[in-house]
This record gives sequence, structure tokens and C-alpha cells, in this order.
Amino acid sequence: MSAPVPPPPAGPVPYEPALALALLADMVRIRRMEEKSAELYGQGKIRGFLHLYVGEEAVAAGALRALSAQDNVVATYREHGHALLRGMPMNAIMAEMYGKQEGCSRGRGGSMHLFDAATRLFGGNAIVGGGLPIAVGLALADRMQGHGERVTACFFGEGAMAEGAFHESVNLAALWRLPVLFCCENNLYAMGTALERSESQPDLCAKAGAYGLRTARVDGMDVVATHEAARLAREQVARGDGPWFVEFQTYRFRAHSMFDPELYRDKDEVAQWKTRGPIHTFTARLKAQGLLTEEQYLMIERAADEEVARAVAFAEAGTWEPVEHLYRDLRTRNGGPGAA
Ligand SMILES: Cc1ncc(C[n+]2csc(CCOP(=O)(O)OP(=O)(O)O)c2C)c(N)n1
Ligand SMILES: [Mg+2]
Repeated sequence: MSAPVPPPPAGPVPYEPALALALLADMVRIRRMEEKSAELYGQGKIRGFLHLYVGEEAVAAGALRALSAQDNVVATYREHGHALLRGMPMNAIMAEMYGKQEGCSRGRGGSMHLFDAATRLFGGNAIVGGGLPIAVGLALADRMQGHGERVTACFFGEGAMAEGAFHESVNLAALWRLPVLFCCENNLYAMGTALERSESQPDLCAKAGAYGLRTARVDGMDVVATHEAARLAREQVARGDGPWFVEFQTYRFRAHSMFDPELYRDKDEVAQWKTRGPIHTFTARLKAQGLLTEEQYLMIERAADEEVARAVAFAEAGTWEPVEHLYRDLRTRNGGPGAA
């Protein structure tokens, strides 16, 4: 029951070479880190859950480059790319995925719980829709504390829009005109459930618009489109005009997680979407315009591979948290630290 796949993104890239190459490098860094993560998972080095973003890189790359360093970011369990582009060192991400104490959450969270107060990344969240009320709370706190210019960008899958948390969150955000940029990563599936099997209103902008949010729908495989949409929406949110909802229409090229036989979609559909891949289509456009040479592309890839190799070495050399730390961070009933 799959819908026709649109043609690949094309056309001139309206950017100076520096921005164009930075967007490309952002996507390549995510792709290479995640391809390595999949390999490490196969070797049993990374365990637990692992949800890859392969195919969706143009969303994080375009949107995050539209934010200021002071903005808040809230993401899902498919958040390695968001963490990386937000500025979390790849070493800390890889060590966290290994479960080593040098990871950003001391190895206690793993892949789904990347968190970094320094770069204002408020997770990573294993709960579908769990980030939405957190984003609204952050935006409300900013309003109350007088951080008028700050925007909270909240990334979530289209599957979260069938959750109660979505309705409660967008309702309050719209009612109180809070500075939230709702970024829906619509990859058409929530695990094995296609959008039209779970949504009575499959037009997601209409659904968000019903709460009074301003909305935009954009090709999530085209990093120019994602960047432009996010930039315009962020500007308006920062002006105090209330929340925006941007639907990024994207596709994941790999399984939902590492345990998914993918029985719910045709191989043909996946192959067709791969022709829309955000990295190779953007590369071809840049080359056609004379903004990128093959040599430059290879340098970007090599730099990403070297960064990945360093991160893996860092994680390998990392250490396990000692067992005496078992009660660290636990709170007792009276609110004090747990007995060690
Ligand atoms: C509250 C809740 N319900 C169910 C799950 C199990 N679950 C994990 S991922 C997922 C699919 C979510 O799909 P979507 O929001 O579209 O994000 P995507 O994985 O496609 O990026 C589900 C149902 C969960 N983690 N949390
Ligand atoms: Mg989805």
C-alpha cells in the first residue's frame, strides 16, 4: 500500500561553498559513524538497542544548522546524529554506546540516552513521544526565566503523533505561544506500522494545524529544503509568534532497530527511496554546479573515517564503571543519596 516515491531532490544549491560543504560533511559524519556502529553491533561491542538514522541525515543536518548554540534540542532514541551535530564529541557518543564510563551518560544510558547539558541536548529518550512534554517544559522555563530568544527544537517520529503526549504538548505550546519548533521526522513507519494504518488523519500538518500551530511540509531528503524550512520556522518562533510544526518527509534505509526482519515493506520501495538518498543526491548537485570536486568529497569522507577510527579507539580503551558505583545516583525515600 505504499505511496508513489517522489523524484530525487535536484536543482541548484543556493549556498556559498562553505555552507554547502559543511552540510555535506555533517551528513557524511553521521553516516560513517552509524555504519561503523552497525558493524560494531555485529561484533557484540555495542549491545542493547541501536536505532540507526541512515537515510534521514538531511533532517538533522539541515535543521540543527538552523539553530543557535543557545537553543535547546530534544530528540528520540534515533539521536546519534543530532548529538554529534549538536557538538557532542564522537568519542563520548561511541564510549556511551559501548557502555563505558567515559561515555556522555557514564555508559549507563547507551545508544538511546545521549545527553549533554553543555550543548543543550536534553536527550535521547527511549519513550515514544517522551521528549514532547520535556520540550514544552523547557520552553516554558525559558519564558519564565526571561530567555526570550531561545528556541527549543523537538525531534520526534510520526509514530509519536498517535500518542496522548503529542496532543497535550502541542495544545499547551500553542495555547501559551511557547517557543517550540516541533520537528516531525516522518519516515512513514513506526516500527512495522505504516502511517496510514495508525493515523485517522494521515495529513500530519492538518493534525498539528488543528491545534493552531503554523505548519510546513518539506522534502526531508533534500538538505537545502530542510535547512530553509527550519531556518524560516526558527526565526518566527524566536520572534515570539508561538510554536511551529515542520513535517520532514524522510525514509530510513535500514531496519527500525537491529532486531527487525522488515517484513512490512517491499524491497522495491526501499530501493526506490535509496535513489533519493540525501548524501549522493546532494553530492551530485554540488558537483554539477562546480561547488565540489571528487577530491574534496573524498577528503570529507576520509576526515569522517578518521574521526570514527579515533572514537572507536577511545571507546575500546574506555573503562567499565566499578561495581561500587552501583548505588550512585539512586535516591532514597527521604531524598538523600542512596546508601553506597
Ligand atoms: C510509549 C512507547 N510505546 C511504544 C514503544 C515501542 N516503540 C519503540 S520505537 C516505536 C516506533 C516509533 O515510531 P516513530 O515515532 O515513527 O519513530 P521512528 O522509529 O520511525 O523514528 C515504538 C512503537 C515505546 N518505546 N514507547
Ligand atoms: Mg517513523
